[in-house]
Amino acid sequence: MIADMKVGIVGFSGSGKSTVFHWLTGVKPDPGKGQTGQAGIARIPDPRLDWLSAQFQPRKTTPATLEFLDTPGLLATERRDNPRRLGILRESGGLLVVLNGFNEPDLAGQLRRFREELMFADLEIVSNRISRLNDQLRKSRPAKQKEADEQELALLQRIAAAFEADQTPAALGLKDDEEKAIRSFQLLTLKPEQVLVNLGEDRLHQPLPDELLALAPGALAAPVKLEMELHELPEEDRQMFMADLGLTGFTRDEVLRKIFAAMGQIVFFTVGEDECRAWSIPKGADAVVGAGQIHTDLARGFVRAEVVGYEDFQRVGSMKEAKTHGVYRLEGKTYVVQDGDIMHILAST
Ligand SMILES: Nc1nc2c(ncn2[C@@H]2O[C@H](COP(=O)(O)OP(=O)(O)O)[C@@H](O)[C@H]2O)c(=O)[nH]1
Ligand SMILES: [Mg+2]
Repeated sequence: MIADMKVGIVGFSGSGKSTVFHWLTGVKPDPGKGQTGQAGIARIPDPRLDWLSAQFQPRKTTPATLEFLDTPGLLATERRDNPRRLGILRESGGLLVVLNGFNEPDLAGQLRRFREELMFADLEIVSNRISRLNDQLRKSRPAKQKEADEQELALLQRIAAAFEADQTPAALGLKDDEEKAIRSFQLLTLKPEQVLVNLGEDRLHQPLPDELLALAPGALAAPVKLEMELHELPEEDRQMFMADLGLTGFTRDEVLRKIFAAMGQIVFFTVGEDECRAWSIPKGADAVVGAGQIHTDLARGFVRAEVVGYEDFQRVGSMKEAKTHGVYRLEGKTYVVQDGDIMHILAST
């Protein structure tokens, strides 16, 4: 089973990371965990799962989740400490970059500065490895090992040159084997990223500046603190205040779904009277990976997957009906799972 994807919440200190962490996970930030980071799970709301659950009335309904890590954040002044501060993010599968939209006007500038810090931290790792390889190459070693070191060195020098030209390694269009060769460095600049602007109350209805959208086309905005405060009000007051502010609803659920997608994750569903469940897998994963997410035995003994697309399922209502309506498919190991697929794995155990 692949563990929940971990998403590191990052940005400059004071940009509202802990507030965002609280908003997304419901877990109260613990100031004592400032240095090590604090983890919390967010359930990803999904109207499709709600619908399935209403059909099957299962004993249990289980949504997909993301694990968020609240981090101390970067210092705008003491830059030298930032690579160390970014160290706790190496294990994260992706980054949620929080920009301060309540008392800092220049959002694009913030993102640019933040990305510089990421590149700087990655360059440090790559440079250290380059000097180690150079040392190693000076010693007499088996020809085969030497060749491997030289190859790695050439790749890392290309990456270092990219950083120095203010580009990330993504711009190099690395081949699969090259990406594999550098995977263990867990470069921050290669992780999927979602930008979230933490909006102040006074900027509720202002569109995000074009300059920011040019840097981060999928950037999201949410009045995080305000939403949390409104959430705590009694229903009547809440509606009155929201009407006054011109707000039609909360953005949190949609933000969670967008972060989930930006992290490269999709879901498939399993259904039944026991449990309806959304399973998270990377986009592009095949049916065996999906089976393994449910249980390693199902991946090992995988025979076939019974699959119905979500919309087809919604139209016909059950696996049985799907068979008579010709929307039921039997798929093999290499079938690429589609977001929303309803699957039943057939395995020999
Ligand atoms: N006005 C306003 N203040 C906020 C907002 N979000 C966070 N803050 C305040 O900004 C300060 C820093 O927030 P915090 O979440 O601790 O930032 P962190 O250092 O990135 O974790 C706190 O005093 C928050 O109450 C917001 O949307 N609007
Ligand atoms: Mg904090």
